Amino acid sequence: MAAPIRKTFHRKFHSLSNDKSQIWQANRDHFSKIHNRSFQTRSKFFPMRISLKGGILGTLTVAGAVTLGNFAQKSIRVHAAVKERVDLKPSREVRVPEADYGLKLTMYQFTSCPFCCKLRSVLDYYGFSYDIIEVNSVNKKQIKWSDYKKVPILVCEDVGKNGFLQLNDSTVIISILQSYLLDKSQSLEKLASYYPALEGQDEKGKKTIEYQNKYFLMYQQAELTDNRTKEQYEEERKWRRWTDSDLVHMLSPNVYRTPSESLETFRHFDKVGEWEKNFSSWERTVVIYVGASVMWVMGKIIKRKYGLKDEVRDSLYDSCRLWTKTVGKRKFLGGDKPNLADLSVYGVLTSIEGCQAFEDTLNNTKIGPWFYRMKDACTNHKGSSSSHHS
Ligand SMILES: N[C@@H](CCC(=O)N[C@@H](CS)C(=O)NCC(=O)O)C(=O)O
Repeated sequence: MAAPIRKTFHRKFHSLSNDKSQIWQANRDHFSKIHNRSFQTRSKFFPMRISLKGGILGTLTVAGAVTLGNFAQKSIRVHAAVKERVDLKPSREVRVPEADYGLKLTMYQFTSCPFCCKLRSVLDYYGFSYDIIEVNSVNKKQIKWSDYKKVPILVCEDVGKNGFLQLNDSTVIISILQSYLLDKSQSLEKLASYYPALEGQDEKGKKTIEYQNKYFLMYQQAELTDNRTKEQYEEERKWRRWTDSDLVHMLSPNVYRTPSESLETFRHFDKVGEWEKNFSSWERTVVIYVGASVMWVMGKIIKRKYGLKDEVRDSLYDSCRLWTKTVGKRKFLGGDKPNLADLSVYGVLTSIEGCQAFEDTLNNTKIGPWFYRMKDACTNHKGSSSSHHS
């Protein structure tokens, strides 16, 4: 029988959220499984010493061969995966020549996934250049090389031992990029190690992955390069969290509200995701019709799970009104410049831009002016290094 054991790793890092001198101990919970098999050292036929020596030698030889075999197999798999990955042709190349961060980034996405939209709003605001690979949401063949099967995935080419660094989870990726921008002396690889993945199970026994510290920004030795207060960082974290735990759940029940609204939404995604260009015509048809039916059902499940009002539009309006009220008289939640909470809320909402639900939201709430200020900031890369100095 396999028995889980629990190891704890301690890692030191500084967090922007607290006193600068405070050192945090990040406990990295790592679960691994060991086989609870006992080895026999005493033999019936040989004296114990010989048996033990032979046993050890034999075990070492077998273990060595197995390890070598596993290593060879793994490296063949890694190389095949790398080749498969680099052979994919980008669906779109975003280039911002005036802001060169010296990073070669590839984003794997579904165009209209709210988490992908959230990450794109950060990439665009800061003016990162990146390639986009559109993933087929039904067969996900473009991320076959990855063990992590959700999008977005951001790959930094030419970094790390496999020749690329894979970053998972929109919130983690955003925290890593922001921490990097605050102090570029920190490598992305090092920063990624501050957000360990914790595997667990939900109430139905389904495997879940959570990332420790995901709303926290990290720096090592450098002083902060911006002068925000502790309260401002806290506010930013609170609303980033709210985006993931509340706002995002308003979307599916609204855009997939009825079978016809669901189909209309998928037809819209087909257009904005340029599926005609990226997928074969049968793949496209399957994604549209299967997707629209599945998501209509999912919308109902999400509505119940998160306790949305019977008229789901009202719940969406409530969230947008709450956000507008929180921003208040400020231009952005971050003040004169958007912070990560502004970028998260904006990004998530862009995923339904063009859908009837968004049109209705603009007509029934006062979120419009803030939303279009955000659009201007992101499409014009106002957070790029070139804009900072101008
Ligand atoms: N916490 C993740 C959530 C990502 C996520 O759930 N993405 C969805 C698309 S909207 C996905 O990839 N679903 C595919 C699946 O779960 O197999 C993040 O913020 O990136």
